[in-house]
Amino acid sequence: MFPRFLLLPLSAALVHAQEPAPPTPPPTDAKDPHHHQDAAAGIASAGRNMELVKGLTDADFLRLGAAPKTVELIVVAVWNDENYGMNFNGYAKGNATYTIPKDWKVSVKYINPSPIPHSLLVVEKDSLKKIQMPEPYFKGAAVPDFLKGLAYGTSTFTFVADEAGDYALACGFPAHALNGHWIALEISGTATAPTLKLGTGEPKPASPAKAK
Ligand SMILES: [Cu+2]
Repeated sequence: MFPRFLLLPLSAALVHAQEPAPPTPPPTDAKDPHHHQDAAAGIASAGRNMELVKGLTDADFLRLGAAPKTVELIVVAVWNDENYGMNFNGYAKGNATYTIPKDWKVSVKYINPSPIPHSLLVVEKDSLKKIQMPEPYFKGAAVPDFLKGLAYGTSTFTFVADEAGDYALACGFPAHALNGHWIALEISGTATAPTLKLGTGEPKPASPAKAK
């Protein structure tokens, strides 16, 4: 004879297991004041290590080198929130232009104070429509590992601008240039001195070489 009463507790347990879980309570931080701040303010540039850009101003972006026909650029990714942080020295989509006389030697210091990886290289403007940047147009005109990018860091490179034309200083992180992370670089066969044009401002001459 089968002891039917033994089945009863088991059945009760199964029924219990099939009951739906209680609903998840709503988040308790719905009234957190941080949730009501302007989403556009300070988000892209959040988390930057400001030590990496300490003391820098517009005057540092373009400076004559110590030797003749040499120039020093400082190009900072995520200078501010412009273009969701995908800017150089605060400008994106070609809205700043470095003009360098042909055959000058260009030393570039790239700085990225942000936790988001970016990079820098010189490309032809046609390349800006591509998701993946090609090798730099001028020999040596890129930071190392420009497809991977570099966060919280500094890198330098030097190249000779030996061909006149319209180029770009672009971020090599995939799809960033496509999304506007580039500024213009004109190598000029007629200019006699380097200039930098920021936004709609007038082109400004390079700062004097640093005293030794
Ligand atoms: Cu980028």
